[in-house]
Amino acid sequence: MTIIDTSSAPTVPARKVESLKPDLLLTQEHHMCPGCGEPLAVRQFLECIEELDVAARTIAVAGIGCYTSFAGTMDVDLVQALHGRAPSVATGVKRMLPDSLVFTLQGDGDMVNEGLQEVLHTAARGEKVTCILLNNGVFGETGGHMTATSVIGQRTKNTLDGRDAEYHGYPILIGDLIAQLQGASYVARGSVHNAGSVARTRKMFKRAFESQLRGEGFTFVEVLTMCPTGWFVPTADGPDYMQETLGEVHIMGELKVDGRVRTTDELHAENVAKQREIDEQLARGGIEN
Ligand SMILES: Cc1ncc(C[n+]2csc(CCOP(=O)(O)OP(=O)(O)O)c2C)c(N)n1
Ligand code: SF4
Ligand SMILES: [Mg+2]
Repeated sequence: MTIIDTSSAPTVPARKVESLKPDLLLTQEHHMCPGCGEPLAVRQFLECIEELDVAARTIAVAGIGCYTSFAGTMDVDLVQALHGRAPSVATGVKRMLPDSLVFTLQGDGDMVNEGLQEVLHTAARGEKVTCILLNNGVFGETGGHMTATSVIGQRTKNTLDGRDAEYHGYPILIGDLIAQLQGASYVARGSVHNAGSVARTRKMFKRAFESQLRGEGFTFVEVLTMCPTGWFVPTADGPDYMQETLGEVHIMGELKVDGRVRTTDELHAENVAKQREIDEQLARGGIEN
């Protein structure tokens, strides 16, 4: 556990953040909008793959959305799937190469709108793959339209007065739904709207990958990500807006661990405790690993 002392000048020379990028990230640059949450999530799981030393046997299966552009910048083998079909492609890859670490990279539009049945059946079958969902509550790439995960009242390109349950229906809480399926062994929902959440999300990726490598069943990590462009909010408002909209409905936390589904009340209580812990660490000088 490292606490960085900020009460005096550092004894080692400063390094640019970009020099700390994981080796599996081939470039320090990305094509995403300023304030996009997706690169933060991608970096976290790439660091976990490095830490687990499984890069040479990792195969990603990409869906179609803004995150598809990472196909060219992640140094792992990758298969491109059609819209929503990544879990089925991942099933085939894993069955042919059972020693591989196989994960999908999908968005809410791709996974929960266009390919909902694919991920549900894959989870129910207990396929030993990890599905990663970058959930920003909109079809970001196509201009910010409502998806099945947009929350009630959320303004999107085609719900200008906010999502109305009467007319548009209710959001699907996909992580909660998957946690109910017997084939799912580990299900978690993280976020990247502040440093503490990024650190928690990273642990979720690591636990999901470790569970897959132990052959325990289907694993799922959903990450709430900022999309200021698709939400039509100023870049700097993205993290707070995310917490106040998606974050209030899609509750962060480990939804299923060792086969046990955790209640929303449990997650709320844990979130309050974790936030207190993080605030105390920040007051002491920095977030501990
Ligand atoms: C068959 C088909 N339908 C729709 C589209 C347009 N399209 C491209 S990406 C995308 C979805 C992106 O949404 P999401 O998966 O949430 O990813 P995000 O861009 O928000 O990260 C859509 C609808 C398409 N290319 N082909
Ligand atoms: S549209 Fe949204 S998800 Fe896509 S790159 Fe921009 S901020 Fe990110
Ligand atoms: Mg999306």
